[in-house]
Amino acid sequence: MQATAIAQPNIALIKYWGKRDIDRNLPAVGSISITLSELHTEVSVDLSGDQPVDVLIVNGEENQQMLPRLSACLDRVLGPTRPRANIQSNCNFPIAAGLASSASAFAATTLAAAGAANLSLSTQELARLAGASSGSAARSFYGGFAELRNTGDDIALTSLGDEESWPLQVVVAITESGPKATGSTEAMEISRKSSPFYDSWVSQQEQDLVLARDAIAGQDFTQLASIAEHNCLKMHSVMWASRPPMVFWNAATVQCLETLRRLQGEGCRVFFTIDAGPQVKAVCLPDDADSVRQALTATPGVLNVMMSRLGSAARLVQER
Ligand code: 2P0
Repeated sequence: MQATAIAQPNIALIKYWGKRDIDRNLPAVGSISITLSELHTEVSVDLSGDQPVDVLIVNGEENQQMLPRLSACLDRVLGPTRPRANIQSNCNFPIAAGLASSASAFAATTLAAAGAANLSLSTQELARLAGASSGSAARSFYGGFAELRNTGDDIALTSLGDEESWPLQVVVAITESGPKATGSTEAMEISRKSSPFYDSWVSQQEQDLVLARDAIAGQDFTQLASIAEHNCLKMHSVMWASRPPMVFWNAATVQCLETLRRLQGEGCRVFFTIDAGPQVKAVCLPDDADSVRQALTATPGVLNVMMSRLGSAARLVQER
């Protein structure tokens, strides 16, 4: 009646932005991501108590704000007549700050809930359940490179290579540690309803997915860099042109891009991606990771720099 799971966040190189079906939380576009190794969320779900309501403890403190989404996630896995749960979540990086904390949290919660109830679910079923709670969470069920395809009225998760297949490094520049003002779910809907670029964003996604898939299969860093930066800037253009406009960047975000452009000009093998928050993720080849770390650390406005390799899939952990 109790299980603990660890999941790592994933960073999309070809982004999910927009929903086809908001009730089922189905994405309007496919996406390709890398799972990170150093960041993680560990979630324990205990169904053995006879308490009348779910209780959520996040990093040692009771949290009412996130509880409804976590309770809905448990309902999806276990059904609405399930026992009430004690949920303990520990996260080693800033929450709701554009670092994909919801991806790792909902992947770990889905897996821990299934484990606590002794359900044996396939990766595909786990991805579908976690994705209904948070679209990006579906991708954390594969390590390394994962693709989430939009199959019409469903999603399909495939692996494009595990974390050993192409050992890229990620340097994350934190430019703000507080939570973002607009959550992704709300921001995506604003984009869908109001951005004049939304329809072309959706219709062009397939060609970006093809290029990224080929780049990963051929380990072509130049091609991956080019398509990932393009796709990221296109997603932010959709957001900037929305009404109200959504600009998740700050001055330090732009400073980081200038730093990375300079490094690229010096021959450094690095590219950037930015999600629904002001942090900059620099993806690079291992030999260049140290120069990228030093340059981002010295960039004005950068508060902290985290280094990560590619990480593994969400998993149940043995009881200690
Ligand atoms: C992504 N993002 O592909 C994109 C890029 C942010 C920017 O997926 O509404 O928290 O819970 O399904 O998964 C963040 O959105 O959104 C996200 P919901 P989620 O990583």
